[in-house]
Amino acid sequence: MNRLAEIAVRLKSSSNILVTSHIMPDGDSIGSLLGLGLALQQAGYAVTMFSVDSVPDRYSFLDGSEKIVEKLLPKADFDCVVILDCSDQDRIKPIWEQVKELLIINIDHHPTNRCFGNLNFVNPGAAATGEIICQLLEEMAIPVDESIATALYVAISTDTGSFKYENTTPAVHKVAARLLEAGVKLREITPRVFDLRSRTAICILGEALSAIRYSEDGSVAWIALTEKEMIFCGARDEDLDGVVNYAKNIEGVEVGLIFQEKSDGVVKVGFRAHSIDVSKLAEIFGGGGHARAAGCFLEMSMQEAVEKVLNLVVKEIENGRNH
Ligand SMILES: [Mn+2]
Repeated sequence: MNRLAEIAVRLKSSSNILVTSHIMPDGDSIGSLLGLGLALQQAGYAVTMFSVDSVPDRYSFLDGSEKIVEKLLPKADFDCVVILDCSDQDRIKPIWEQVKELLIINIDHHPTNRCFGNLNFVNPGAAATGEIICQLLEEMAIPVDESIATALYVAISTDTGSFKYENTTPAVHKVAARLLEAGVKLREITPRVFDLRSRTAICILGEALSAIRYSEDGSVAWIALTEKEMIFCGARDEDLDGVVNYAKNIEGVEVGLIFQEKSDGVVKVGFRAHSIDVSKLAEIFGGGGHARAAGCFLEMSMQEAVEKVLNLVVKEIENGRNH
């Protein structure tokens, strides 16, 4: 029996299931949580859907999102917990102590997953945890209705950057096709999930675009945002999501950087690269991440932070050229 079939069998014999996903939830975590949670509920299982942090506004149109319990985990006699899209326990840190004695079913697609569950299904070849949930529902012979399909489509389309990233396999497109057949309406998803911007996000984007500067050779573009600009726009950290890509995607630019001044004398740095490994660079400053997308925090002035990071990045790009 394969691992997913084992998980299906275990879920079928459960009477009270807790389903949860990571802190600061994204489209894949909310979509997978709803996709699995609603499907199990419709199949007659007692299920509690839980998220440590609130469901972001852009996903609150999804059917069932109002059923997701937030922040405080209810006391109940759960006999297992399904943890979605989490590479390690820290991703659900606020509730870990409360759930660690339960039977833990860990379903994920991050290659760095620590297999912290009693039952683990980790497939780094899956573009999204939502893709694995589709497989699991098939394994359990639970039908996928429009609400479930919409949640899972959001999971997959967000984690593939609207089917643009390299993780977009033929298999993902086949799964997406089945979800569309189940009734997904793109006119409901696209404007809310992909196109909608808050006024504060547009304001801070304007500030960010006019703050773009370039290294002498043009290989690095960076944006430095002060606290004053954030306050002026009334912007929150989430309003900066994706802003660094504007720097990265400029012609001739290899690395895009964003520096955000925090109130406590700390500068938050985001790195995005086309081909060099910026996680190594972020690590030098005590941060980390993926090869092409990484970050760190620096305890110094904005000017110092920009100088230090920029020097290092320019050198790394030069090294890359000389090899
Ligand atoms: Mn994911």
